[in-house]
Amino acid sequence: MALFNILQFPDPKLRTPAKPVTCVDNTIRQIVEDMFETMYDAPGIGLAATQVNVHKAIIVIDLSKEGQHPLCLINPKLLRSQGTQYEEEGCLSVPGIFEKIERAQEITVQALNQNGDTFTLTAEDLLAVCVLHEMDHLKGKLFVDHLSSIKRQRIRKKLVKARQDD
Ligand code: GNR
Ligand code: NI
Repeated sequence: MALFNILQFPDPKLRTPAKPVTCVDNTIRQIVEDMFETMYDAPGIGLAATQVNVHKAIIVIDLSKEGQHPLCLINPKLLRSQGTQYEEEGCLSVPGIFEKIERAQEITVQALNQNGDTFTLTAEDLLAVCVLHEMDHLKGKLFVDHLSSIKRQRIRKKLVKARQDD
């Protein structure tokens, strides 16, 4: 059991695109376990491997209050998306910042689970937001990239300053 350090915006390592996992072996399962631990500790409702400087296509999610619904997606692929929603998002890599972002309302993704089995997941509302937010991380994209460059600049300055002050 181990906690990962979470990279923070504007760390350029957050821009690294993830590589697909070629084999779901014990090394990958250990990364998944430590990602869950890091996400629950934070706490957050999702975590992408990119955020912990592991550039492999791995996502963990749990929207439940007490960590009863762990969901792991390896090599996620978007099969379908439908509708739009506009909800407030936050990110463990952009602490203390919350902004409304437009996302699909309902999505279907295909992925591998921790055993290496393929499954499909249809998600709506917050779960769809979370899966899309995490899939963006795997591409090196952050939720602040959906905002205007003026807003993103302001957020960057605020976070850099906050870190200098503590
Ligand atoms: O904990 C998180 N909460 C959240 C709220 C609204 C939309 C997306 C998220 S994901 C975030 C954790 C995180 O940064 N995952 O990458
Ligand atoms: Ni995030």
